[in-house]
Amino acid sequence: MPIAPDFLKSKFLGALVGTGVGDALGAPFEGCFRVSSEEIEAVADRQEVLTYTDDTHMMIGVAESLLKNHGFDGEDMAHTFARNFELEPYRGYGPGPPHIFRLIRAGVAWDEAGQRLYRGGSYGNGSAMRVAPVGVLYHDNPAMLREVADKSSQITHAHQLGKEGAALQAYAIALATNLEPSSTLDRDDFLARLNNFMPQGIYREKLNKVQALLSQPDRGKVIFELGNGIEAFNSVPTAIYSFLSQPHSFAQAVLSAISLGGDTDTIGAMTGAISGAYLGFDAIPAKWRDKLENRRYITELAERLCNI
Ligand code: R7I
Ligand code: MG
Ligand code: MG
Repeated sequence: MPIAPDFLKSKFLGALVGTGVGDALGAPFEGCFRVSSEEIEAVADRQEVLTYTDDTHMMIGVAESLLKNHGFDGEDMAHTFARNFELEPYRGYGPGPPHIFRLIRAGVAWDEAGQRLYRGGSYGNGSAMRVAPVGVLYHDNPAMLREVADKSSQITHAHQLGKEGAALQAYAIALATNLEPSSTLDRDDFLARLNNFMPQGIYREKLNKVQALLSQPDRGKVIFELGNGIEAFNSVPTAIYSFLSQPHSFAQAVLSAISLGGDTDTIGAMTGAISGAYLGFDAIPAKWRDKLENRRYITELAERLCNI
């Protein structure tokens, strides 16, 4: 059964605002060795504004460029990233992207600059963390989703594993968007679809581990086997696991993702995007979404994406 139009809009909002909330909740703990859910909530309660980082800042750039061009335009998206970075360079960007933005500004082509980093491109999680607008916009078109996830990654994360990470995260968001959360989530089917979408390799291996870990939850094993790092293959499967372990609670999914430590803002952002796409905007606790920095602008972007 297709998702009702109003609820579909709520899912678009959930994915984008979910990215921002997960990012902002996780940001104070980036690099920590595990944290408790109570501590994450307490820190958020003390903040007047939930401030986001590069994850959400770049997600906004993806949405802005997709909206402006009614789809993907590599040159425009690259310059949108560069312009946003120049306006707010303090957002905690990874080491690679600022270097690429300088190349772009110096006239290097959008699909060329990213290859000059780390010999053949980065496999950091920077292109997966920002991909929510691609996941919702192409939720009913997996071929376009893969193409746009791939090309949007190419700008800064040209390594095959960087691109696959972005495509996997986008497809998880798309699947979540297409599902009605009132019925029980078939986790095996969700994982099987993700598996079929991916080529042989590390992502498939990790998705198989997700399945085993869901039947016997163990935090230490999740960190050891899936990872909680800055590389796309050490964080996208972890976000998918975190969503699937608590599919009916945005708060529990995101808190448990951040509590794993490591790249907390990014794993929080990616878990929040999938959970928000599944459950919709209203499932994000009001005390968090109301305090999210720039929430009005982010919801406006989501609404406009839904209207394309
Ligand atoms: O991926 P990226 O934008 O960083 C995103 C992270 C998130 O946690 C954000 O919240 C922010 O804090 O930064 O930045 P990149 O520089 O592209 O990649 C991140 C890291 O991945 C690099 O600093 C490297 O440590 C690692 N990395 C690689 N290492 C070796 N060989 C990425 N690609 C390679 C590689 O090919
Ligand atoms: Mg960040
Ligand atoms: Mg991070």
